[in-house]
Amino acid sequence: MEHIPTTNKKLINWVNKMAKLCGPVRIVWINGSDEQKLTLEKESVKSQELIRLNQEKLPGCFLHRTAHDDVARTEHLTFICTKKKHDVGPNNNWMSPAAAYNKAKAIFKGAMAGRTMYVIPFSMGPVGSPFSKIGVELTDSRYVVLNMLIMTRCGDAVLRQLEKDDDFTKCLHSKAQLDIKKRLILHFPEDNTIWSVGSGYGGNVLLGKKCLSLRIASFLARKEKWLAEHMLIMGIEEPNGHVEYVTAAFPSACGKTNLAMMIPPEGLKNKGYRIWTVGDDISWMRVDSDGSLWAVNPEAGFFGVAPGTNSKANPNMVETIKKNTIYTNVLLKPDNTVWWEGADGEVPAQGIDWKGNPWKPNTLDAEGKPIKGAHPNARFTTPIMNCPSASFRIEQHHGVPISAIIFGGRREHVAPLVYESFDWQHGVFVGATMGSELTAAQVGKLGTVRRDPMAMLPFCGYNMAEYFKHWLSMGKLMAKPPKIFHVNWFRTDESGKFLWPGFCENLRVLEWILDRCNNKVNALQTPIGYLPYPFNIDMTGLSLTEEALEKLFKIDQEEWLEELKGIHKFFTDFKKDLPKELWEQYRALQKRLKSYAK
Ligand code: GTP
Ligand code: SPV
Ligand code: MN
Repeated sequence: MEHIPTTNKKLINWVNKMAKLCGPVRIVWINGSDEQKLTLEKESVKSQELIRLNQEKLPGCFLHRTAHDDVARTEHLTFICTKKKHDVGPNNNWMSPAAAYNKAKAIFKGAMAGRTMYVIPFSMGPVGSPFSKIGVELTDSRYVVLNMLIMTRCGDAVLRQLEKDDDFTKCLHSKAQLDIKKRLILHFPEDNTIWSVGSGYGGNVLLGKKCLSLRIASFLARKEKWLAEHMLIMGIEEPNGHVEYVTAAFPSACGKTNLAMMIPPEGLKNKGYRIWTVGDDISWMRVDSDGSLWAVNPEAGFFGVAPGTNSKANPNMVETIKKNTIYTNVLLKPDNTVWWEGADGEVPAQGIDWKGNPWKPNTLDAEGKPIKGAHPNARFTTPIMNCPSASFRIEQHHGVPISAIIFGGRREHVAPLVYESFDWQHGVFVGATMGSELTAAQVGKLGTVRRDPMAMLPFCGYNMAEYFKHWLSMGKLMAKPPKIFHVNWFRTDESGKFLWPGFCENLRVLEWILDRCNNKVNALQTPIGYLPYPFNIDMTGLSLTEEALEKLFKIDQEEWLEELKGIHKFFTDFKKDLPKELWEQYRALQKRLKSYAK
């Protein structure tokens, strides 16, 4: 019998009950020590869950390959389970708690036979901060344990915290047979419980991330009057040394990680800007006694997209992932290092692809398409503290004050490079009507536009109409609400080429955003919001043509009226629940657009 390192009855009883259901041969409590981590790494290498990479070039790094049909979150197998169907709204899959527990129990039953069940006590947010929430994940996957050690604060310190406050989110995970037909990601907000079975992919199984910190947390946040959002948090240190913080919500694989840790571009370098990374995916925000909004990042690591990561696009990330990193579904090179499409250096002459097959560049599949070395949604898990731009405020219990909230999507057309909402209510409308083209992070046809309000469509744990009401009401709680903006780095020309260079050059847009927050520049009033006068965005060192600039900022009346149709359809699905303020915003925008002579 393993030593039980807690006296928390509720926790002990639950662990025993779940162990009875899943039938593991033994139970191991994760304490957060280096020694235990090393043992787990050794065991994982032995069981072939992990491949130890070249320890000279990549110290502490490992490679993992998932099942071929387990490479991204599976939104169609993700459910919110509440007593009333109406409570999850039209944008979530619903199951009744009774049906969901029964269905999942049949799969969990005996699923851990012959395996170890690990008990991972973890804290989302600094241990002991009033912002933080505690979870305990039970899992039969060492890969999950090792990833949770990177992504969250876990171990004995959390158990000590649980002795004081016995409330925690009960998270149960089993790989079971990794069978997509027996895969379920279930959330029970009314029971503060998450059950995930049949998957080994990040967002489905690192239950502190999307499941707890967004789906369950958004439900709690509404009750407790705060915000749990799919947002990066970054500090922009201005030339005078003052740091201003912003958050930004872009859908999955639309640029949060890249923006959160950019290095100022050559052209702006002599101005002396510096970027501080607080978080790249999730932001928990509360109104503080000063009447403004403060944000913490509940995570302790990055689960970033590998393809496209290189020293030009994201030098800080290239530095971050050189040690203590777990790579998933990338290409293995003959020297036991890794590669992916868009990595630094030469394309390797050979390697082992993400499926474990021998690979050579330009080999074609049955359909004549080149076989990729890394899966397009290949990722790495890496500690934030490895990042050269990591903010010293990450551990601060109150987080950072937020000056601006930025929404954005991946749009070839319609949305200009940047615009500012007229006020909080209009800003909520801008967020609520966000659209974006699908990426490899979602299962679905790449490139199709879908509405993805606040980048939360797959992550809001309750009826989105209520979520919009919550956002509207949060604006009223603040004496100094952040200003709300919308950006689009992805607008293209006729030949499909990006009009805007993006990546570090996005600082030019952030500079304008901060100038607006500090009332330093005027802006052009248009039907959709305030647009920059082009001379107010510093273009030093860029050589954009007049034509490209014009296209970047163009508001096409016809395209926008077409966009309104999509918004109308989206809003209509919420029936009477949609707050009237959003319909008012819709009608006002329609009116402004119709009388827009251009
Ligand atoms: P999740 O981790 O899925 O939530 O994604 P994310 O929002 O953090 O996206 P990430 O920063 O990893 O970027 C995803 C993809 O967008 C990568 O392929 C990047 O190369 C690309 N990307 C990021 N920023 C820009 C940009 O400014 N311009 C262009 N054109 N592409 C970008
Ligand atoms: C996303 O898809 O938004 C991610 C990756 O950040 S996952 O953790 O799988 O959700
Ligand atoms: Mn994300």
